[in-house]
Amino acid sequence: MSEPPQTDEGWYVLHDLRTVDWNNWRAAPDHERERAVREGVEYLEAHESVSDASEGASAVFSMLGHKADLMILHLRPSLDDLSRAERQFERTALADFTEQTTSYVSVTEVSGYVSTDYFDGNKDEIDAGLRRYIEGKLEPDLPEDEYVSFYPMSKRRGETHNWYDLSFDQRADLMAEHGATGKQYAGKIKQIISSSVGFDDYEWGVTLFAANPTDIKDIVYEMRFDDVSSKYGEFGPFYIGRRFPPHDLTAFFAG
Ligand code: 76R
Repeated sequence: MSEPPQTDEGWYVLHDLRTVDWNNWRAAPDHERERAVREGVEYLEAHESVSDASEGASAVFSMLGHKADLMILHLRPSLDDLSRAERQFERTALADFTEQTTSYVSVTEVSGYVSTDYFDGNKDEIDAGLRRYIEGKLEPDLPEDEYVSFYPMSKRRGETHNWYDLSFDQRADLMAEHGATGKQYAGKIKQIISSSVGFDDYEWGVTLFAANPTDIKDIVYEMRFDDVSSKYGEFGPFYIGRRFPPHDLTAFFAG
């Protein structure tokens, strides 16, 4: 058996993806639609300011294509906080006009590939820059007014290419190449990598943020040529959208 990397976990993550029943919406009387938007805005504002837990972050996105119209993203310190955030939405009048077509549950993660010092040494003595970097991965800020791409992925366990048969050093070398490609996108891409092993159908959720959507296409495309993705990456469905402030829910439903 080759050695698994050490990991540390931070906030739990829910990607809550919903379609809007536009026929129902159009058929509903004005006062019901107004109430739905009002309760939706209240819910989103309260959750973005994390009034339901000691810490965390939430955001809402307008999504493109048939797979989802809205994505509500929650990060919370515990799975129970996350569950509460999900259920509270169901109590709003807005929920009646939506259907949760899919969702994804994961937890933010840093692993031994990021830094062996962090895991091997005394965590209180690590470099302040590295500590901030790791804390930013475990408890990330969500960028405002940016495009988002979300997709789940796994590492392959094929007959020829099996990630889980590689030694730690082989995997660390491949991850270093991956990290070097990623660093070229500093300032353009912000990513949240969250583990869904034991929680959901793939092994990680990948959430990318960018001011320019072609930077998302470019990083995903370029990474496909790194061995870690070309030989060992397996991908689920992709979702693309843009964050908006809760009060713009009115505009979202108006047109
Ligand atoms: O911080 C570091 O330098 C650590 C290097 C690093 C790790 C360990 C890193 C860097 N990532 C790591 C882990 Mn990543 N990442 C992805 C995707 O579409 C694809 O092909 C892959 C999707 C993107 C776009 C991306 C971006 N990364 C991981 C893991 C866990 C693997 C495991 O544990 O086996 C996955 C699944 C994954 C996937 N990665 C970076 C980036 C970027 C932009 C960086 C640069 C580092 C930074 O600036 O934060």
